[in-house]
Amino acid sequence: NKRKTNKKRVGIIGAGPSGLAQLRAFEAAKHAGLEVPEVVCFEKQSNWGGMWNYSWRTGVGKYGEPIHGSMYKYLWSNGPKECLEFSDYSFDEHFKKPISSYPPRPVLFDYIQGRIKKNKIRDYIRFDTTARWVNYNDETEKFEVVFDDLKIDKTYTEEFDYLVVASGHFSTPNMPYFKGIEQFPGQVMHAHDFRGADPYKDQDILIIGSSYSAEDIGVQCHKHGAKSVTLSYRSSPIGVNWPEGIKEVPLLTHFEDDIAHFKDGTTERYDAVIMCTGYQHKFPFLPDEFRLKTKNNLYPDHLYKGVFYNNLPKLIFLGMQDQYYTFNMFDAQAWVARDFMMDRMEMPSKRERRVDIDRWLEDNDKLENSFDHVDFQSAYIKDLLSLSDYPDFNVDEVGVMFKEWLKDKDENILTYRDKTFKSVVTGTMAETHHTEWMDEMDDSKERYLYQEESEEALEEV
Ligand code: FAD
Ligand code: NA7
Repeated sequence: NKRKTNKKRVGIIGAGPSGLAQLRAFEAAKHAGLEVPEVVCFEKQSNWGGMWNYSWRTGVGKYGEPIHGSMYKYLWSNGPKECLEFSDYSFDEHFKKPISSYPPRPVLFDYIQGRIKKNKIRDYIRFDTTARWVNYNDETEKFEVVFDDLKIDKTYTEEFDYLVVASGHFSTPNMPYFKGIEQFPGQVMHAHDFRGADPYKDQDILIIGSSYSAEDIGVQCHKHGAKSVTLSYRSSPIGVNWPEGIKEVPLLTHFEDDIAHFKDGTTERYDAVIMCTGYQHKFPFLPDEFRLKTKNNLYPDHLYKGVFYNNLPKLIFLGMQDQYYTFNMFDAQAWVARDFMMDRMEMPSKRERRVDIDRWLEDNDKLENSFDHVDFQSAYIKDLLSLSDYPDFNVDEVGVMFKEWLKDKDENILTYRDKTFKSVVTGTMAETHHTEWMDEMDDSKERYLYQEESEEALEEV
């Protein structure tokens, strides 16, 4: 079949926000009347949305695959939604009315789905399909990818000219060892397996780590009735104004039964330990020479423009950075990647790419605080936007919002989600949610949209 072999093929691994951004980018080109390659996306879960597709399961799924999800009940956006808004699909377009700045997970999941449902993007995705292994054939210059169709337990291989890895990097736990932990009588788990704060009611909880997961799981446990929450940091404390019931201490050194010993010589008894110690970039389907080997940081090495694998730019990674920007960054990346795959972008030489990467790495090394991090990622987003026709948005303004958000959290970690921001896409000011976050125990979409709908109904009467 000559026609078929002439058309380039793109394989996408993962249908989370990054993989879906790639599908949407091709769809936008198709709408503009351009001829697009044949695109197939492979997703090991039964539905799209990646992390936002909540699973009650932990460990392995019904087909024995490691569970991808790390999200939990009562998870509310940890940053203002105005900082992640798709610039080609606004919150107004989706919800038809202003909503608050910090929606719960099901509401953001609904928003992610909204833009792709419109375009029948589901047809491009093979669900319940795991990418098992990738081989790059130097002669044919194609990727040969082995998949498992989990539903019918069948293995098969397909070839692609380009491979987009959008498999996420907040799924495989980084689990440190502490002396004596094997004798700890209570529960010891990683944040990846945390599914909600309810089991920790009236308990004394020890959390290891000082980043997003430690902060949010700590606050959730406090909100849902833990007796006390202790956060133990390695490098530096989160350092916000903690309410009574939450405190930060230096790193745990070891356990003696249920007693934890800390670096400053203090000791305390705990009922449970939650390791909020981050995740590994893990690509079990990639051979050694193609695996992205990096810590969680704002500019992983070896990726030109943060996406193209420098040794083989036809291998593309989306969303591998540590993230201030999320959905809009994945979009900006996916649009650039699409243009390269459609021969609409000139790829500089390997040496020139290396120089560009090094420049970013040097800048990254100079960053000192969270505000610098925001500025750095904003500069990266601007660079991406200059390379494609993804609808421009006011990145500087989003940077200002991120800094406001950081200040809000410093001031009061329990109330920052009650604040509101203005959209840079539509100019709409967010609504104040009908219930203060600390009093809102229900994270369902129905409850979230309830009052606004009933008010509207009353107005109509
Ligand atoms: P993912 O969402 O992780 O999706 C990757 C997809 O690839 C998954 O569907 C997975 O099943 C699939 N996959 C993996 N391996 C394979 C394989 N071998 N074969 C086939 N499919 C595969 N971001 C925010 O903006 N706001 C928040 O409030 C927020 N909270 C978060 C809370 C937690 C607990 C975590 C872990 C992350 C949070 N994030 C948040 C960041 C979140 O990771 C991003 O918003 C987003 O989900 C990243 O999208 P992604 O597509 O790159 O990766
Ligand atoms: P992060 O942001 O990668 O943070 C990992 C944290 O774990 C960080 O504070 C680390 O401390 C700490 N860590 C790592 N290893 C250890 C050991 N061995 N001992 C003690 N502490 C350790 O991961 P998160 O899960 O918080 O966030 C990931 C995403 O989930 C994020 O995008 C959110 O939106 C939700 P360090 O500062 O390196 O000393």
